[in-house]
Amino acid sequence: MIFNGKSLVRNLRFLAVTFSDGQYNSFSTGVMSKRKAPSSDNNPNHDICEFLSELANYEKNVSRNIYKYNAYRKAATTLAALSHRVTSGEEARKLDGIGEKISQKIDEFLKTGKLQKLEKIQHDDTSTAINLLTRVSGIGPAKAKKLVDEGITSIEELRKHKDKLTHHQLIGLKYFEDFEKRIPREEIQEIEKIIRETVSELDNQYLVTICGSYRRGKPDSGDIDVLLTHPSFTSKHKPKEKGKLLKDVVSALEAKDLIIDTISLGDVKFMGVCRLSKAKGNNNPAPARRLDIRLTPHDQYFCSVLYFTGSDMFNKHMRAHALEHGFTLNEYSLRPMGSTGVPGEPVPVTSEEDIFDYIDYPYKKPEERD
Ligand code: 8DG
Ligand code: CA
Ligand code: CA
Repeated sequence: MIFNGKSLVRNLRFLAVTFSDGQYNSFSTGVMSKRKAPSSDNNPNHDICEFLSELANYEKNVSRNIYKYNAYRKAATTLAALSHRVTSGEEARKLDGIGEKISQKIDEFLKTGKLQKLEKIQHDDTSTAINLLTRVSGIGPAKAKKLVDEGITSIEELRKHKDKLTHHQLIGLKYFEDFEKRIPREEIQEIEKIIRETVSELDNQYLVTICGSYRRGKPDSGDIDVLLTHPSFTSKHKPKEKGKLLKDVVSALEAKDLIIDTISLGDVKFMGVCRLSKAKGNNNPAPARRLDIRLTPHDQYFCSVLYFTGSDMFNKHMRAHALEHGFTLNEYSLRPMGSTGVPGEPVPVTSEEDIFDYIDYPYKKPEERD
C-alpha cells in the first residue's frame, strides 16, 4: 500500500519534530514511516508521487478532507505505476485519476521544481504540529487538532501532558520512536517462529498466518498482522469460551516475553506491542513493534487471510471485480448477489484460490498483490 491511515512518505521534510537530542529535526531525511512511500528505486515519477503524498497527508490530517485525500492518493498510485517520466501536466491529465487541478500542480512542479501550496503547508506551524501528533499510534486528526489548539505542538510537550491521553495513545507515546521504525522481514520471521511454536504447544489445531505486507513478501513492514483460527470456532458455532482461544495465546506469548504491552484485548481482537528480547546478530533487545492478532471463525478464515494480506488497493480491485461477477466480498465471506440485490448465503471457501475461482479472477500470489 502506498499510504492510508497514518500514512507518511519517507522523507516528509516538513514534519518538524522537536526532540531535544536532535535525533529528528525538520530537515531529517531519515524519518521512517509506518507506511512505505512509492518505491523510489524504479519509479521515474518518484518526486511527483512524493509531493502528492504530502498533499494527501495534509488533506487527511489537517483539512480532514477524505475526498481530496483519496484524489491525491489515486493520482500518486497512477503515477507510481507509470514506467516513464511524465513531462507535462497536460500529459498527466490524460491518465486515470488525474484531473485538472492535480495536472496544474504537476505542471507547476515540473516548471519550477516546487509547489507553492506545499511550501505554505510546510511553513505552517499548526499543520506541521498536527501532522506530527497524528504519528502517535492512537492519535487521529481530530485529537491532534484538539491538542494543538491547547498548545501542545511537540512530542516533548505531549510527554508533559499524559493526562490528556487514552491508554492507546499513552502506549503510542511510550513507543513513539520504536513504532516509526520499519520492521525487517528477518525479524518478523523470528517472531513468526515463536508464535507458531507457542500456539502449537497450546493446541495443535490452531491455524496461524501472518498477513499484511509481510505475506506480500515485502523486505520490511510497518506492523505485524496475525490471523488466528481454530476449528472449534465457526460462524455457526460460537463456543462460550471463544474469548479463551485468543486470550490463551496472548497469555502464552506474554509468558515467553514476546508480548510486552496490551493496547486492547477483546474476544476476537488483540492490539498490542511485542519485542524480541535478543535482536538477531547481537544480544540487545530489538525495537518494540505493533502487533495485532485477530481470531476469526474457521469458515471465514480464508476471506480474512485474503483481506488482511491486502494490499488495500488490491482488495478494492478484487471487490469491484467480485461485484461485476455478481458477488459481494468482504473480510468475512463471499456471497452471491441475488437478483433483488440482497446477498445470499456465503459460498463455502477452503482456500484463497477458491475465492479467485468463484469470481473468475486470475489467481495472484501474495507477492503479486500490490
Ligand atoms: P504495512 O503494515 O507494512 O505498512 O502495510 P500493510 O500490512 O499492507 O498495511 P496494514 O495497514 O497493516 O493493513 C493490513 C491489510 O489490511 C492491508 O494490506 C489490507 C487490509 N486493509 C484494507 N483496508 C484497510 C484499512 O482501512 N485499515 C487497515 N488497517 N487495513 C486495511 O484493505
Ligand atoms: Ca501491516
Ligand atoms: Ca496492521
